[in-house]
Amino acid sequence: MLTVLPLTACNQVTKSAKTEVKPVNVPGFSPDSAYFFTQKQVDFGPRVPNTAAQIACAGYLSSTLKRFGAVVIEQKTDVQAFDGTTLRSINIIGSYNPKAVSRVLLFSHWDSRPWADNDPNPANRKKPVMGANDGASGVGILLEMARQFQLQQPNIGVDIIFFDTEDYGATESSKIPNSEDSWCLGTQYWAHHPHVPGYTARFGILLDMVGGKQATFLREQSSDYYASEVVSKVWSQANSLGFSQYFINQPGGAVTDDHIYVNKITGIPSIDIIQYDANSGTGFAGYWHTVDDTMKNVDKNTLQAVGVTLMHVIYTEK
Ligand code: AHN
Ligand code: ZN
Repeated sequence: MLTVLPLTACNQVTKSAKTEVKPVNVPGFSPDSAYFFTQKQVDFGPRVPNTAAQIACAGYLSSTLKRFGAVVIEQKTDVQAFDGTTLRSINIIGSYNPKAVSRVLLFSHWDSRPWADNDPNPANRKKPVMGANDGASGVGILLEMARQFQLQQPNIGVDIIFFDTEDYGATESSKIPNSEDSWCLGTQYWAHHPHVPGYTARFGILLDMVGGKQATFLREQSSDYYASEVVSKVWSQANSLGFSQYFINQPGGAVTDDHIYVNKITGIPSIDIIQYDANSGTGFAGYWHTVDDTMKNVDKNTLQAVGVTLMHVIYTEK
């Protein structure tokens, strides 16, 4: 008896000391693979709603998420665009640990803008945008994260949503009322009709234009308004991983984007990781909504900074 007690006590000390310093096992993230998944989408051509490329790419996204072990739901619905066009919108949802109560939501839009209306050359302004950065890059990172989730299941539940019909919005010059609500149509639909009734998550993270060379991500203003603690969590994680040249801990612009509707309609505190360039006039990269948004602007180092940061955010969540 006497020998057992000190042994037990000693054991416990060792055990608790161990749990204190136990390093979190965060799986890797391959930027080559994220780049490949970005390229695959671009190879379908512009993923404009109501086109064959949209249907083909939807199939690719769903089957890839399934291959990586997600429970996949395709949420199809008709939405009305600002110009009266009926868009056959397809949100693609991939869930990990679908029964877990504690969840995180990761999302990106996957559609391409039908018009390069910001192109310096007027002859290009009716052509579609390829959307290598604007669309495909965020999805490419999330597909690589999905591949890693299959190799080592996260402790929490994770939902990946690829939202359609984000980029069919009216430009300011169109002068239609409430033109900002003409963007993010797929997200607005999902937020009113989530794939699981009463769906909620601890927080949400939107990836938008996350592949640009030497991109800078500043604290987007609405993200700070709705979810400043989530912004701080992500930016400090990036900083401790050595990515502070990408994640700048300063206020950026305010952007009407998918996270706004997730915040307003579902109440899930959600942030936007979006490239901000104060010197460009639009606030975005110079090739934004031009025919130049192609793979040549997509940089593996940026994909890596965002992907590795988010892997740490997911795997340090308890
Ligand atoms: C507006 O231009 C109002 N919002 C930008 C959202 C967006 C478009 N993100 C990518 N493309
Ligand atoms: Zn866009």
